[in-house]
Amino acid sequence: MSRLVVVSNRVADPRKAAAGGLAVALGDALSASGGLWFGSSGNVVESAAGGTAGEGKVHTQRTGHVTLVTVDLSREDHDAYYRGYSNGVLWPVFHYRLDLADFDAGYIEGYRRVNRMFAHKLMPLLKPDDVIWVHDYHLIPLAAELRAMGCRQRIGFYLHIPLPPPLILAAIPAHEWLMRALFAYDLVGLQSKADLQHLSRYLRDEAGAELMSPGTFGAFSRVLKAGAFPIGIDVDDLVALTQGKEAQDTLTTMREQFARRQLLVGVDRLDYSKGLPQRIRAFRALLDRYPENRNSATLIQVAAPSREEVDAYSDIREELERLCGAVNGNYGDLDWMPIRYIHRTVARKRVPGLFRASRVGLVTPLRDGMNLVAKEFIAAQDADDPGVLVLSRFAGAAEQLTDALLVNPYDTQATADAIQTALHMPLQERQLRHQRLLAEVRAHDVHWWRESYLRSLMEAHT
Ligand code: ADQ
Repeated sequence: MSRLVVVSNRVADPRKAAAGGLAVALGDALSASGGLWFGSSGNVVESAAGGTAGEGKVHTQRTGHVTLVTVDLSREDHDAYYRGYSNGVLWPVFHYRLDLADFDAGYIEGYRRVNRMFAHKLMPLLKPDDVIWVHDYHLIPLAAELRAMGCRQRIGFYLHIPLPPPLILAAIPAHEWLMRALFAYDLVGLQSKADLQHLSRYLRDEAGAELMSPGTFGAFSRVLKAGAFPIGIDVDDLVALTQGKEAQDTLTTMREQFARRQLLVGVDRLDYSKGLPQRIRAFRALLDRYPENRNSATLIQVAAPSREEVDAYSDIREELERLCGAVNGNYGDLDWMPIRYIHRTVARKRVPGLFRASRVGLVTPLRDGMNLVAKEFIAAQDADDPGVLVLSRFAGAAEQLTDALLVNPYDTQATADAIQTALHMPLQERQLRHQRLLAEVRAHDVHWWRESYLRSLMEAHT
């Protein structure tokens, strides 16, 4: 069995409870092969008087059968690679937000520099038959850097965020370089069929690639395979968490506090891609258009702080606070607040209790690679009396979760209508939809995702 080497921007200890689904899923595979997980440490080292002291320091830690190797970044590298190019250019563009991308700041040099530095640190740790799996937009050029140093092992890439249509990608000043770098991989995995179509069109129209067979492209004297591998959740783990003490306590508290209300829930990172202001406007439209919900429907919106050092994130926070305040001021009463807005991360063990207490789950991003909250909401429901998922058609998850109520989050009135339908959906229809959705979430869980991706990577090597 080949050793698995995972590379991602951040590394988590898979044995820690707070690590989350992806870390646990990758942890299983890493553990089984005595694997290595490589990434940045999260430590930012301030350089002394313009020097680069401390930059690139490597930390190695053993956890069970897995080795975690992390690298420190200098302040300059962190700002250019992480905050600048990854989250100030690639994240907005890949989420179709050209208006928010900062192309002129020259971050690209730092992005290249850190990818090259990672390749230098990783290369001596590799064994001849390792299988390397690189994750996400921070590390697109990593394989090209490794290949330039003579690396011949299988290398796969998985993009967790959407891949936009060719003309949007083409707005990135260095898009030819960035996309050409994908050809250093043996397999590129995407979240959805729509993303795969965008990649195919880009490669055909912009890179002049030859379509050798569906999902196989030839260009730059290399062959690249690409496929859609929608990521899933660990359903059994989520179900166990739902039955755990913390989730049950949360469920009981919610039921007591909101006994006469109908709960709606949103759980997101506070990110402009998640459509939070649009969601609040749709909820306001619901109260406006369907007054029977006043004094009853209550939205609990948890928005975890995220990337606060990037300007666009403080803007979205202010907008959201203003909107929630206005709705509560206009519609609230002495004994009823329409929106409970919480700017915090809720403990992972509590979240399923919140989902189960809610009649409606609102997952309405403007664009999202997949969106795991949608799948977690389904897995946390009581099959006898399940809540209803209102899901944006622009989340990758919408390709699979067709039994949710699919909405266009830009259409405030139509989203309000869908929320009204969800709140008043008869039990039998709720049960039927939930049954189908859960079957889909189970069939394509995180273990399926990992296994199908790694199987394709083993077959793809050319
Ligand atoms: P994210 O954009 O972070 O991930 P998502 O898929 O929704 O989005 O996953 C978030 C995870 O964090 C979920 O497990 C959720 O429960 C948890 N979470 C979010 N907000 C929270 C809060 N306030 N409190 C507690 N927990 C919270 C990126 C892509 C997605 C893709 C994933 C995985 O943007 O499209 O689905 O990677 O590939």
